[in-house]
Amino acid sequence: PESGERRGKAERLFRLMDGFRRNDPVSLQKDILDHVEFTVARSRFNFDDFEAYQALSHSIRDRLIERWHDTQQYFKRKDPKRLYFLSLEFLMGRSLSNSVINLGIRDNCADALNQLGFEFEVVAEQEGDGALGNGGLARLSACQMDSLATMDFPAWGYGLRYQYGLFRQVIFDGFQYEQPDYWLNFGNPWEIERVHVSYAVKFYGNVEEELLNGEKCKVWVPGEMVEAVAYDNPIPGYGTRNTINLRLWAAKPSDQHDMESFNTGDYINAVINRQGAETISSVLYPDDRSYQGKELRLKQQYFFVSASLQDIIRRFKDSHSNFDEFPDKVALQLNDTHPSLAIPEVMRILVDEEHLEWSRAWGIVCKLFSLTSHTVLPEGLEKVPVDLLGSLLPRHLQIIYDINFFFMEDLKKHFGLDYDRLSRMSIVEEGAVKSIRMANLSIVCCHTVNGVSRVHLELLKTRVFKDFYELWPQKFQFKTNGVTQRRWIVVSNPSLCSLISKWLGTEAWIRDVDLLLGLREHAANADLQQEWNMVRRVNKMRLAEYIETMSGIKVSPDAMFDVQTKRIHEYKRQLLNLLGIIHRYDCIKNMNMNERRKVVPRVCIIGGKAAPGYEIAKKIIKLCHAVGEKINNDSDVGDLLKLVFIPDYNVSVAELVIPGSDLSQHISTAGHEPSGTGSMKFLMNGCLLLATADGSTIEIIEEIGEDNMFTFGAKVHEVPALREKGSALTAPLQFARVVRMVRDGYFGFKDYFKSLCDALDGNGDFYLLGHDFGSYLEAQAEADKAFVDREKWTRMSILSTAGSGRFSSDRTIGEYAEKTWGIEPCRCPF
Ligand code: T68
Repeated sequence: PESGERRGKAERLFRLMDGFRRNDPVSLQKDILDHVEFTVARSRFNFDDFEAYQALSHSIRDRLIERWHDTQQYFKRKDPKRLYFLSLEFLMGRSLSNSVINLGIRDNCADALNQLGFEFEVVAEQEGDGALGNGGLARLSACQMDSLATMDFPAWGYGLRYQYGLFRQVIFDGFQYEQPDYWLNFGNPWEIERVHVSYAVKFYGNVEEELLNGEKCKVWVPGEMVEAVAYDNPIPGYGTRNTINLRLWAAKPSDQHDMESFNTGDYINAVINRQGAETISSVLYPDDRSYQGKELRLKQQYFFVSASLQDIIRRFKDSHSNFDEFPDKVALQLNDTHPSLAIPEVMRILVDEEHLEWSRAWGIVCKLFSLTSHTVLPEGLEKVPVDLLGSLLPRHLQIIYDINFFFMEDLKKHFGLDYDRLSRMSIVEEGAVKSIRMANLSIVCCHTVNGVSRVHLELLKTRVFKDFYELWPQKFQFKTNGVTQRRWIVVSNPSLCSLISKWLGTEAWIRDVDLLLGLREHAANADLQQEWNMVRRVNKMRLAEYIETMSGIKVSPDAMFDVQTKRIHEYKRQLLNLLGIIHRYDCIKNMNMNERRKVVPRVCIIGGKAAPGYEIAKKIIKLCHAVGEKINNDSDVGDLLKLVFIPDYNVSVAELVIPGSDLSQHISTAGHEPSGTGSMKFLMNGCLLLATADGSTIEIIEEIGEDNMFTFGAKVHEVPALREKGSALTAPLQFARVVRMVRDGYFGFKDYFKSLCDALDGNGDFYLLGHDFGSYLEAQAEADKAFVDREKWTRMSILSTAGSGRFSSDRTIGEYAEKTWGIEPCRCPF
């Protein structure tokens, strides 16, 4: 029988048997026990928590696969314009809780496990984090995938399946050490290996010319081929059957180009050399700030771009034959410039393989791509040395030169022979190391360049991409970042979730987040306030317990939990926080008993990873431990002040820390944080913010009002002039005093901390810690004052959650869909 006929038969039979997976507790139980016996290969009468996790996950995976198939078939039939989200990083965290909640079967799963003698929370804790990314950019991708699925958009994500995710941070003697995160060791039930979905990716070699129908065309003869194999990760939407795909590529040796090495007779070495291919997807680069022009990094970028585009174009060609329709069916989103080789790659395919004329191909390419920038610093912009690019991807270098040639010609027409401008805007940077500027390449080709907050766009327009803005003002837009309330309230704070639903009288806010505004009218209600505080107290106790197990430090849940968790960076100013803590300690030490009675007890919590090569960031971690050592062991201070460093901060640790925080700090030097998404997660959980007016905080202030948070510090527009002043800037006396304490070795390690202190002296204080110190202390004092007024604090807390809806990734994705991608929902019937 032909395949259509076969499919019809199978479907009729299956419907007759009613074989779809059922979600009642008994059916779930049966599936779990089957998976224990047949997938995990343990006895169904004898298995532990981890095996229960594996079996439950496989049962959920089965359900995800059913929905995935239905969704993909539906998309295929409807053939809507699709979005492909290209990102080198996705920080997914754990999948079990998120999946069962989005499928709407969490309680049934908990019941099923319960009757088998297991507890859902304990089982869910068995899962390791999927940490295929560094920080904000990568977690944003994960939040956006959740929104794309929930809002029924026909979208797929593409990325790399690193064997080693972000390193594990281990603290020994107060110093950070990095350990490999071999996350696939215990298997990964959330991915589906597609051995038949694989593509050859070419590298190196040279470009030859051939005659085709009397026309000259270029042919790239590669020197190396590597196979890209697809691993699909289903992403279920909440309250919908739609389940979209995150397709990650793994590198495997290719069979296509191996004949020669095997024919030389050195069989053993030929086999061993094949393994080299796998290094391409072996490890995530742990640096989230600078680009080092490393060959492996460039290989990773091209590998994932090439495989993704082959896949996308194959799918397009399945039902279309004319490439002029390509931009009507496909939108390609570049998550920062990391995937920007996609631009010359599409040109190469259209011109060299599909034999379109250059100008027609260029017209198509210019309608396909949009870029989101996640940086403000010029040194954050990717530059690839021409020698490196030319050796790895010789044809792409030619294409980039051609794109640049036409661009320069256009510029000359537009601006005349303004050579300074031409050299600033050129895709090719001349200099000691001739390089390709990936941002310039992207802006030239993308129809839209997005910033991640309003002020970030302003900085892109006036500083980073000023010349381009003058040329193409219409290309520049912003979409303020957002985070998903499914992960950051429903999954991580179930009791707050129920409380919100109770007071709003509906769970609809989980899909329609603007409804959270409805909490505003109850913010002063004494009953809500009491319940709110109870929920928050239990979360604090859970966090206190975690802190004690991790560090042995006992903290009181009566104290204010004051938290700063994020990647360690000079611009994020964890050092400012530490100097503030030293000041607080110093003050307490100098108080008499009477004064001490008025002190608001604090537990200061800091967490985050430093890039392995970032010396200053590592010193900040050590300083945190040195100060903590002193304070925590000072019985004279006792519970009035504690300082805790939470090691190995990642998504699942965040899920525990954020709901248990009272105050959270987002204190970057103004103009340095493009957006900042951590603050949004704390806000959703009713934690008050202590923040500078930077990135999206500016918009948070507008939304919840300055009265409901604690703000301080120089403003974005003031920073350049303050820096000009240099050593003429005055810092308060307290600042000099606390810096001196560190310098003089009050916390030990005098020599080691010297460079940290030197960097704070007048002229060198680039991040303006001294300038902002006074207003920082005032904001902290305000927070203390508010904390003792329980009614006021709780009201502010409720208003924070109420105003957090605007910072949902649902809003962000809705804006992208309408204004940038031109896609519409495509909802698969249940
Ligand atoms: C972050 N960027 C921004 N970069 O710093 C943050 N970079 O303000 C913003 O909220 C977030 O993006 C989302 O827009 C990053 O996280 C990286 O991680 C990174 C990784 C590799 C290379 C460069």
